[in-house]
Amino acid sequence: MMTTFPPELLSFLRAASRVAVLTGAGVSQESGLRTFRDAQVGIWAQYRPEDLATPEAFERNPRLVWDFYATRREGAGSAQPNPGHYALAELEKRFNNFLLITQNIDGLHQRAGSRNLVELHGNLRRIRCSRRCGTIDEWEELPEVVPACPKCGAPLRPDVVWFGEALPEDGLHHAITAATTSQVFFSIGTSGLVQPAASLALMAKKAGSVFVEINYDPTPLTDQADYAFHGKSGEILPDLVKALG
Ligand code: BV8
Ligand code: ZN
Repeated sequence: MMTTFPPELLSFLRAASRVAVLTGAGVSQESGLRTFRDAQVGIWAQYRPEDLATPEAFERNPRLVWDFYATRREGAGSAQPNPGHYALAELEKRFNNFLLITQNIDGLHQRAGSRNLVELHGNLRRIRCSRRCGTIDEWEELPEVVPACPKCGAPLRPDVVWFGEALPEDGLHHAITAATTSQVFFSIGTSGLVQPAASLALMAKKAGSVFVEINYDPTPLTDQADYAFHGKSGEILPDLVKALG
């Protein structure tokens, strides 16, 4: 059944030129990728993501953390973008000034055609030296052992932002500028729990944006939203593109 959108939201969007979108793991759920709050499966069931996605976990057991990311990278590699990803790539074409800010590391937005994109938490396909002396793109073969940096010999690690680590400076700055100058800010498929990404919606609202949340479940941001649509982003977003005409 088609999502119905309030006419005033549609006319505001049709007249808008500056739109910013934050996405989280929920946007990739219909591509078959687990979200952060879904219970992990198999051997990962005994771990919480927060206990694997940290520098301490990597220090303690680099092999385990590598295996965790290698499994997720394989999953992301075989996953396909879903209609929600494609709808976001379509929306990008409709607004003069559109930025897609994602917390996801699966690369599915790029594969669906999104161009104006900031990856706040890095990307599964890239690896870098744990002492930051270089970044190696597109790690092809899945390393049997934890690979060493060719320059300094330190262990290589996935180029993602772990809990307790700072987000990429330029990406975060770009995201904050886009959020606080937007006319409409969407928060899509995210539980709104992880900082500083979750604050972007409130920064946008404070700066005068219309804040729209699209998420399967209500979140701590829902009561701040001017419009909240609860359901699957892979259904609601294509409906929005259709409704905008
Ligand atoms: C920092 C990359 C400071 C790795 C990720 C208290 C104690 C300890 C720490 C903190 C604290 N308070 C704040 C912090 C800091 C911490 C934080 O926020 N912790 C949280 C857990 C409380 N933040 C940090 O550590 C950040 N760094 O603060 O640094 C600093 C500053 C300067 C110098 C040094 C340090 C770093 C955070 C980044 C961590 N890395 N990812 C990896 O992926 O392995 S975060 C990780 O969580 C993913 O990126 C994920 O995207 C993100 C958020 O999760 P969601 O995307 O929202 O996914 P989730 O499962 O939660 O929700 C999915 C939603 O989708 C659900 O609501 C569901 O209903 C919905 N959904 C499901 N299916 C669908 C759907 N919606 C629509 N359609 C569907 N089909
Ligand atoms: Zn190095």
